[in-house]
Amino acid sequence: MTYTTVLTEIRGHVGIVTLNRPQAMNAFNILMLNELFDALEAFDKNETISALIVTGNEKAFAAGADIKEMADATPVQMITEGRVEVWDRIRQIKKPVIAAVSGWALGGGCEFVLSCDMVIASESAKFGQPEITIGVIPGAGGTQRLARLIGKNLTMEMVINNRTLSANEALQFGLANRVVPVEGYLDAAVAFAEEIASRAPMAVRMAKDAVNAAFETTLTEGLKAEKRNFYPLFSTEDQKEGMQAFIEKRKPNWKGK
Ligand code: DAK
Repeated sequence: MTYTTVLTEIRGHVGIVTLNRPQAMNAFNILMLNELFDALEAFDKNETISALIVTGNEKAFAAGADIKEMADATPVQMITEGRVEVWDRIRQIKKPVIAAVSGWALGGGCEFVLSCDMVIASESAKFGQPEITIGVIPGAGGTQRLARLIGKNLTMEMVINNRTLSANEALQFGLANRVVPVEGYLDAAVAFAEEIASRAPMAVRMAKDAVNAAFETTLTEGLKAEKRNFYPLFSTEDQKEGMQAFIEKRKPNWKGK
């Protein structure tokens, strides 16, 4: 598949999608959103790949939705031109998605990062929800996911007063998993992803699903969701292999089934 606004690459067991509209700070136009999700879905189906990375360039992960494209839109166009439901496609990806962020992650760019499962930030990464400065509010989950992740007051400051977070602040407040030097930040993300890719694939999938349930429901229902994902793993070859390998003091050889 050839794309015009994203680049794709496979390194080992990791599928990488690079946002590629540098002339617009990787702002998401409708085409790039669709190509991004098409590429992620293709990697999600590819059996040789176990973890996904989305990245941008050193200066910008993504500066949000394309303001020039949506400036004159009516509410009906916002709904009908495919700008809304496309964002939900990230929730259907089963494999872990890691955002490798350098430079700006603003507006929809920050919201996309919040939709990923883990975040590797370069020292230059900056996260923000500047929609207030152009007369709107976040529309792709920023108010909800940020509030759940970093708490209400800081979210208010970001959303209402355009406070940006540095990479180290993102780490401190739980938005980033690691901060790494700008040089080689993608390699660091690939190494991080490869470690995840070396785990038992079905267990990784079930674990991702169970953790996400924590953001959807009560503790009681969440604990039930966890059990629903725990027990079926005892029907996998990898559970037998993993436990036998522990007993035999050797490395497990995962089959993904
Ligand atoms: N859209 C379009 N073009 C953009 C852009 C954007 N978001 N961000 C940057 N660009 C373009 C600039 O216009 C400029 O283009 P030319 O003038 O050269 O043609 C080029 O990228 C370089 O940008 P700058 O010259 O501004 O570069 P600087 O280094 O000075 O500044 C910056 C970088 C990222 C700080 C700055 O460009 C900036 O503030 N950009 C806008 C950030 C922003 O306001 N983002 C929020 C956009 S609103 C929804 C889903 C999603 C959304 C809403 C609803 N639904 C599902 C309902 C999302 C909304 C948003 O993200």
